[in-house]
Amino acid sequence: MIRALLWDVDGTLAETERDGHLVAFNRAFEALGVPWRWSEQHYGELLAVAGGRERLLYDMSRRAEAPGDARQREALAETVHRLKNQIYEGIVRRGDLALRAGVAELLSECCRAHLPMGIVTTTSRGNVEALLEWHLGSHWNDHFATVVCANEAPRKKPDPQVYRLALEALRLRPHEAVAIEDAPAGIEAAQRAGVPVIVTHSHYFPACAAVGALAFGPSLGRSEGWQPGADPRATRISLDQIRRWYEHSPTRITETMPSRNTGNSGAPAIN
Ligand code: XBP
Repeated sequence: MIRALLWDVDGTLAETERDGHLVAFNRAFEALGVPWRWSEQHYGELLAVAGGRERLLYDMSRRAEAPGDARQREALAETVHRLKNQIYEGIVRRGDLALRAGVAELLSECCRAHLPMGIVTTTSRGNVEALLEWHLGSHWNDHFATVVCANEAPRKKPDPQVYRLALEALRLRPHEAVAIEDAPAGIEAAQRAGVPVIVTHSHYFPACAAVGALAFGPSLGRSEGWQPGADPRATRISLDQIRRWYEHSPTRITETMPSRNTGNSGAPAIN
């Protein structure tokens, strides 16, 4: 029986990477006089590195224009990342980042069904607060039994730390929760913690490998294109549908040891 639904944020609740973080990084570069900009495609490649600051450091390590000294790079990454997050929050608070189709409906349905929900993300807490406050109001926290962010889980996905902390907070065993994720790193994090996962493809991960997932498909806002198939009469993915996938999973969900490695590489599969 499903006893909690665990939500990833970036790419799952909203297309925050393309429409939020990327835009904010480029504005921060410009404001700070940093002499490079990231294209949509390059950012997609950089998503192999989890965490905005880590992503930036990785990119700088490969750029001739970046400071040669590691400490200078760290300091610049810190400054850019702080400003990026401020700009990102501004984008969110202007209402420029919509929830993805079907998300608001599924959130409401879980609330009505009194199914506990958790936020399980390795993005910074401020980003999550801004997004959820804008969409769900100042009491957004009341809708979630736990909110675990990078602040509590510094080991970013695909490390399972963030899922383990959420399960601990909810006092649940891994198979009692279901995660909703969009990216290979998130899928791997959930699976390494032993949490069954549903994959909703996003802009940067339109067909990412979903080996062992309960189901994968294009969007929670439609019933076509899912594997296994969803009820064709439905207009979106409902909680009942998720329960059916869970109950009929070919890999019977029983109390199993979390796997250490699922075979997902953590690299973005833009295929
Ligand atoms: C999403 C991320 C984050 C965001 C940026 O992680 O990788 O790095 O792109 O957030 P998750 P920060 O899949 O766990 O939601 O700049 O705050 O790191």
